[in-house]
Amino acid sequence: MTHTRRILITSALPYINGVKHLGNLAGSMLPADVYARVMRLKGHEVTYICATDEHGTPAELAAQAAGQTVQQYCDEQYEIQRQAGEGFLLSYDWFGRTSRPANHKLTQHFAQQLEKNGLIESQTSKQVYAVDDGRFLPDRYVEGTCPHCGYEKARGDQCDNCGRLLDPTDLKNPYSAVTGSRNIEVRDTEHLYLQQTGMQDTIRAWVNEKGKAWPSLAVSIANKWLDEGLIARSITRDLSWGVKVTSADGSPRPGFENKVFYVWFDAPIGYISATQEWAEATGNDWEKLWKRDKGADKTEYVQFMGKDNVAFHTVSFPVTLLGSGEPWKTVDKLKAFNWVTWYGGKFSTSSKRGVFMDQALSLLPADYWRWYLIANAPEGSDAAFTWEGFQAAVNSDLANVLGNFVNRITKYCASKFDGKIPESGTPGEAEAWMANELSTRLKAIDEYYEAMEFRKAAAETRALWAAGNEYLTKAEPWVKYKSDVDGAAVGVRAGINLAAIFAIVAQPIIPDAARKVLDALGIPEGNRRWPTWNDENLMDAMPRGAPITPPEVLFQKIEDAQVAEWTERFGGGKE
Ligand code: B3M
Ligand code: ZN
Repeated sequence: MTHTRRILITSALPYINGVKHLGNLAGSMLPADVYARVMRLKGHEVTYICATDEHGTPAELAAQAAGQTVQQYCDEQYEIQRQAGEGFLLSYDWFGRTSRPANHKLTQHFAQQLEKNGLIESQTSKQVYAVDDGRFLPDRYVEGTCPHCGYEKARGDQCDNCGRLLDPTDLKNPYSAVTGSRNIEVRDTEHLYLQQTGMQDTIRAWVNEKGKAWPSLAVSIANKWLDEGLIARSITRDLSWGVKVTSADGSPRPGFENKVFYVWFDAPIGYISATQEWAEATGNDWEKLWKRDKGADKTEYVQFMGKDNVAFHTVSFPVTLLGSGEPWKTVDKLKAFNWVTWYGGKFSTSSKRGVFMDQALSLLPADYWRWYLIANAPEGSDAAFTWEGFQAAVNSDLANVLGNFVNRITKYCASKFDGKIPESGTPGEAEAWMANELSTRLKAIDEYYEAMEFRKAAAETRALWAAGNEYLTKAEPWVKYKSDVDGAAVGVRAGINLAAIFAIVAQPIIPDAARKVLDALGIPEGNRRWPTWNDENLMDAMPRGAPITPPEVLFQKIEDAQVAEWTERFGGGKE
């Protein structure tokens, strides 16, 4: 018996402002789901938590554009995102919201702790103020020219062209993103600053220790920030939507009545508060996942995110957790992704480039997308979505390699062996070859998943399915049948067992199709766990004589006409 690990998984919390596109899905939620599924199949205790990130200027601006109150907008968008996640078969144990009371309470708690430890100070600073709008313009509320690259539509918090993080007052020729007004002044306003400087050594030591288990991309991003030196960071904003700033007794903090915490301060705390929501709703214990003195020292915490989120998870959030002086759990393994691009460019709703989660599901079932996105996960570098690549992956990997194998062998078993797993015959050379393929490839698949190498895990899964087809070519049960029924029987028996194993290892990526195969083969739920590669009986794991039925067609091929139509509708190579 291998020991049961307790694993907490989080994927970066999607912003509430609109359904996410396939690139967002592929760079955090989907691989996190695949990993969660693998670990559950291996019998580990998995809790996969996600939530919508609902505060900050993007939510306010989007609500305004939609003519709704922020609350209405968030309620509606939360429901849409929840359903899109369900449609994509994302197996969250909980999908929470950062706007819920648990997150407000916990965010205020952290601020109190940090202040108690001398890490928060109130300072007056200059902020961009729109005279005609009658308000301060934090972050994305102001746009203008980037001081670094000259891009004219840089946002107050970041330049989309050169990627630099900005302060609204850095912008040249600023204007209000709300009204376009250029009647802008710089005025004094008071804010709370997190004194990250005081945490520099602590975070450096923590990265040195924990970073051993992170990919080099994450470590280098963290070190870059540390090398530049951590600076005091303002954690409040002049906004009304968000977590209110309170005094120690919980009452509104004088001078901060019209301010809230900065979204990046409360969002990661949402991982914890969403776990609390889950515990509350399901009668589970959240502390064993988050409090080191309550069992979390024995929890493995794995985070998934896009590369632009790494600094917040390796520096800022740890400052909050460690600076609190309380025994909070911090990340153990961190998996960061590059971008999925749309034919090498950006996904963009306004210029009709790219597919969003809800649209994707209206075209084809989740498994088709899941397979393509995992097989092309943006791990070593960015990965381009193309309709042609998608079509090839579905038609070749899913329809030809896997679908065809399952279809051929189950139909043959139904027609020649009465739909029962044949009992006679002795394994020979072809079976020995296949048994060897099986043990080597299953081991490799397992190792790739443990290492969170999703692209390689998918490639190896496909290679295993392909080996199955090669086995059938070697074993030739349909040829043997004419002269040697026992010989054919061995091939069919092995083939049915292979179909079962292929579906079992496919469950994390294509759960729906895998379930159809396993149901058709009559494999009980309890026998669908992750296979161990050193089991000699894999080729004879299902009871001989057991009845099976061929599943319905597993995958429909994508026609050229469909590719043409979708290219027209969602954009393609040519702009
Ligand atoms: N919502 C940013 C993003 O969607 C953000 C992640 C928060 S994780 C705590 O890229
Ligand atoms: Zn720039």
